[in-house]
Amino acid sequence: MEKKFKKQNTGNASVGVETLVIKPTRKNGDGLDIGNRMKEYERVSEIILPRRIPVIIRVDGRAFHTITRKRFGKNWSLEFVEQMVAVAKTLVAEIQGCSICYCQSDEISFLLTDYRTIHSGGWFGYDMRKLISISASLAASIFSQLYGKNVCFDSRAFSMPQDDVCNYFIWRQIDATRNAIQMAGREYFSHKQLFNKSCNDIQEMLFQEHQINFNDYPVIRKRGFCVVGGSVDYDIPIFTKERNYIEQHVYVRED
Ligand SMILES: Nc1nc2c(ncn2[C@@H]2O[C@H](COP(=O)(O)OP(=O)(O)O)[C@@H](O)[C@H]2O)c(=O)[nH]1
Ligand SMILES: [Mg+2]
Repeated sequence: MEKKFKKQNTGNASVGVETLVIKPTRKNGDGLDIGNRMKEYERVSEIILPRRIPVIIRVDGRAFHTITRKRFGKNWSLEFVEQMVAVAKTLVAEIQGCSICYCQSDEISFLLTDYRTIHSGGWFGYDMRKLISISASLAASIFSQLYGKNVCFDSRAFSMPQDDVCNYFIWRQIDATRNAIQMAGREYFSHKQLFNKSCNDIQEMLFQEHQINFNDYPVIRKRGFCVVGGSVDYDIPIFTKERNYIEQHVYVRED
């Protein structure tokens, strides 16, 4: 039996409780039934990235400073990197239009294109909410399984002109090298000794006091890695010197 609700006095807005609860399809003042009215609220917060322009998604581990220290210690860790490899490989396989990603430290940048042919489409129609929520949740789920505890990733997605895509990856690679030098420095020197020291200073200190030449470290430690066409590249170039390593994945028009 249908319940009967008394209309409530809502002042000027003559919306009765039964309009909201009992008969959801009945039209009210704005001419929309409840379903469409709710969808309208969702729609005003919707962001669709423009088509036929490269998209970057970057996921980044939340509070990984603490998380990595507990499990992997404070130094560079191959075990940690292997977990990031698993995350990167899974996401590249999942993300439509992604043929390269670059991972350094606890972050991974994915390049998406949707203009290989006139018929190509963007991942989830480039609906921003889907791009960021699915990439972050998938990354967190893979890492958490391997780690044995729940971790979070944040994610951002944005469009970028073709001409600047390589520069974006160069920017992240410069950050990688800076992170790697600082991490190497922290392995041998105290916080006090490293205070106000530039990356060049730290390299010099490592060499003078510990005979460590940062350049001799493996590439994966100095610069991170890429997943290209489904395979992991542990020996990536310096992007400023080999722009085509990135650009061959940007200028991909086939028609
Ligand atoms: N032990 C260890 N920690 C790492 C390694 N790579 C990245 N990290 C940690 O991940 C953090 C990433 O930095 P950031 O995203 O700015 O910090 P967050 O806000 O704590 O996630 C670094 O500060 C490191 O503590 C690694 O190879 N070994
Ligand atoms: Mg982080």
